[in-house]
Amino acid sequence: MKLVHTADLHLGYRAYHRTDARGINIREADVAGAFREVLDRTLEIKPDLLLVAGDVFHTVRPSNAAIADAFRQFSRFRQGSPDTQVLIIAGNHDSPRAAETGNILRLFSEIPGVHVVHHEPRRLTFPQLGTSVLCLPHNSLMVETRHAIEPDSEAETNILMAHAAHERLKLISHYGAAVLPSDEIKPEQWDYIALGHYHLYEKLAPNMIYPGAIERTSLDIWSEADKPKGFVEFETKKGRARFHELDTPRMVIDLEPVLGHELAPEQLDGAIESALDGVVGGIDGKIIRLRLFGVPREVYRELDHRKIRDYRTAALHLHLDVRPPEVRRSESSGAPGGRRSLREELSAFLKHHWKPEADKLDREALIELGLRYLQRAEEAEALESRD
Ligand SMILES: [Mn+2]
Repeated sequence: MKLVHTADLHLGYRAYHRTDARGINIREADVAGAFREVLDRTLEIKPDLLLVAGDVFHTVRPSNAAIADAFRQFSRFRQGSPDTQVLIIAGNHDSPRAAETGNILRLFSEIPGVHVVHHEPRRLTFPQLGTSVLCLPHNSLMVETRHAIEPDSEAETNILMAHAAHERLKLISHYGAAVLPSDEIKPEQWDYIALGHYHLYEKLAPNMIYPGAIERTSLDIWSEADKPKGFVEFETKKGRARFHELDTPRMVIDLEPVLGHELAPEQLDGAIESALDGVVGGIDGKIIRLRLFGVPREVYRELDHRKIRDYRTAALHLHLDVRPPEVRRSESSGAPGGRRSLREELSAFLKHHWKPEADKLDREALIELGLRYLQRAEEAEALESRD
């Protein structure tokens, strides 16, 4: 039995307010293109099963265009490969909190050969393949008392598909995902375990895999910058997995930070220029971050902003992450001579005052994450005021 496993499609994801000639957000078009590539390549493989392990859509209420496109793609796939059964579960991004809201994924079960499990745990059996697939969508794992995660003794081949964060992943935050404790899932009991949620390719065991997202759609895309995007092909008889890397994902480049301490504006201009001009193949159409550390506001103001604007126009997105020099002062001093910045306020709150509900928490990592969000909000604000 041969299967293809993909996850975290995040169809309908949008970013950066740039549109293509048809008026579609460029990143949304990128994600749709990556999905087409997954299906085109799966059509060549002609597996018995295509497993989609959650987060088909980026949001609970995707746009009509995103829904229509996904419907067309799944229909096209089924017509091209009528012997492949398609199994879809819901993830945290496409599961409404209230069951009565209804899940848009149900629509896809209108397509013959497409099976959707969006709320309760469900075991799907395919007698002609001798295969049972236990499907655990996000909502089924967010309950107090969980359904036992056990294989079907009647089936020749047992597959488990779940959208959750496996305990062994070292994540800063699970962003509201269910967490699967290691002892609940025993890879030796299953022929294959198809996981979704984590956006990087990760082989937790030879038969327990996160294929990763098909495009860079995480909150922190920089952590995905140099990691491949793709899907997994698995043969249950041989127990062999193969990662297929996609060609389409857009280039995301996180450049080495520039240390701006003690640099005059012209020197900093030079450093920015050599960093951006040094990008192999140029920056056109790419998503780029350049961090500038230790740059006071007055120096930043003096930079060649016309030149920076030209770089911004060439790239799909240029994130100049400018950080002022760190000010060292005691936390309790009440900061005489000036109010604390928002960054300092946030760090101090997370460090000293916030009481987390989870006992296992990496506070430094949380502060780093908080500051990153703040930076992103500031960046978004700067972009808004620019246009
Ligand atoms: Mn996801």
